[in-house]
Amino acid sequence: MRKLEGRLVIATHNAGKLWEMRDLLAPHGLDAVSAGDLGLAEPEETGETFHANAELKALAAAQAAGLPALADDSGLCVEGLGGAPGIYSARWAEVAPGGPRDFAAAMEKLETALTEIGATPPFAAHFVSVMTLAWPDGTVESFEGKVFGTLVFPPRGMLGFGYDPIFLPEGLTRTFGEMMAAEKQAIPADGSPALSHRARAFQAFARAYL
Ligand code: ITT
Repeated sequence: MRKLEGRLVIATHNAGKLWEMRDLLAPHGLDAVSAGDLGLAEPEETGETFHANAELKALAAAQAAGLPALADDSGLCVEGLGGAPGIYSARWAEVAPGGPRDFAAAMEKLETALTEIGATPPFAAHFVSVMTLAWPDGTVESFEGKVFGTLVFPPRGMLGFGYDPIFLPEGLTRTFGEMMAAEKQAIPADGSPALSHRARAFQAFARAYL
């Protein structure tokens, strides 16, 4: 397998993800440049799975930039809601289709949806991240990470992004919104699994390419 060296595009337009992916890549000495810095267009997410959307975003960036590109497609899956919002996690937060996102409203909407079906705590949920590395020649490879936990209402903590304030990882007492990035994202030196879905996907990617 080709090892990754030199320039790499971080194929996301999400500031929270970009921050986390930069942090994860930082120790590896790559020249990471974001899709936004390169002025790359945001492709439409027409896939029906995390894998399909991660691949289309990575491929679009790799081909437009002529560089290897790493994309992430991720979301929050609530077991009591049949896995929703899942691949629609970002779209759930849109104030109008394609418009700005309001995650406080999206988290309230989740609470309402759970109340409407008569669900009672604990509300089981998991985060998924699929990271895809694409090369300009069209080769792609994907890596998946998940973290299981429960949802808490009202949201707790101002750290992180997106749905972090309602997600309580299994066995812990603080939500992702109450954790410093260094804790959510940490890559254990002994090779044991990281905490977050994105860090777990990254561990698999790093084992293959870094
Ligand atoms: P790109 O496609 O440009 O990467 P996006 O925000 O559109 O950005 P997704 O389609 O993958 O990305 O949407 C995933 C949504 O799931 C994202 O907007 C977050 O709200 C949420 N999400 C994913 N990972 C998360 C995390 O670690 N913490 C909180 N929310 C997360």
